[in-house]
Amino acid sequence: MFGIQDAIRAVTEKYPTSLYVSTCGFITRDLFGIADRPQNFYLVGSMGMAAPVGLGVALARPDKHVVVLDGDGSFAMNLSVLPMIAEHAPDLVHVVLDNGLHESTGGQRPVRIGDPAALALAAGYRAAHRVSSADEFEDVRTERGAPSLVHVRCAPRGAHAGRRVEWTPQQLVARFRAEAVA
Ligand SMILES: Cc1ncc(C[n+]2csc(CCOP(=O)(O)OP(=O)(O)O)c2C)c(N)n1
Repeated sequence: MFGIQDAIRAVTEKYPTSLYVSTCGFITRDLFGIADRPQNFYLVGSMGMAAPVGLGVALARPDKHVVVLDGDGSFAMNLSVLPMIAEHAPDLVHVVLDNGLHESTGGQRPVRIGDPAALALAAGYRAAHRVSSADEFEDVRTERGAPSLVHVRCAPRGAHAGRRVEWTPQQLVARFRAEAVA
């Protein structure tokens, strides 16, 4: 199965110039370790908020492409954002990294959302994909100018989390605003 850090690396390679918003915990730490850049906005504590923040960024900068990196637990926490994203139709890809765990906090079982792609389509996303390997992910072609979701079924990391984000929240806001949203 796709390793979660390999999946994050593959996302950053597929969308190298996009603005990123990542959910809190290990996903943010992994993105920071793999490809830290001012165009990344890391949520360091706000579970469930990556997609709404990503929508706000996309509305502020409709000329840019936005990638939201969500976890399955974080996605399940805030499903009400899906129709809101669909209604605004931003140029955004919503990636749900599904390792079946709250891995960042010790591996608790999250509320299971069996088919995030079906949920996204029902909410009005233009497209949705489900992948569980690097090859399948490589074949995904997301449309520009409309929201789409990619449900990535991944293996847990095991013991290896990336290092913590070294920027303070204030620094994160300042550099993201200056480099990406100004
Ligand atoms: C509202 C809220 N509840 C709980 C937490 C604690 N917390 C941080 S990350 C996390 C797990 C996130 O799980 P998931 O999105 O599936 O990602 P994973 O850790 O598996 O990569 C939890 C419970 C939090 N930060 N905010």
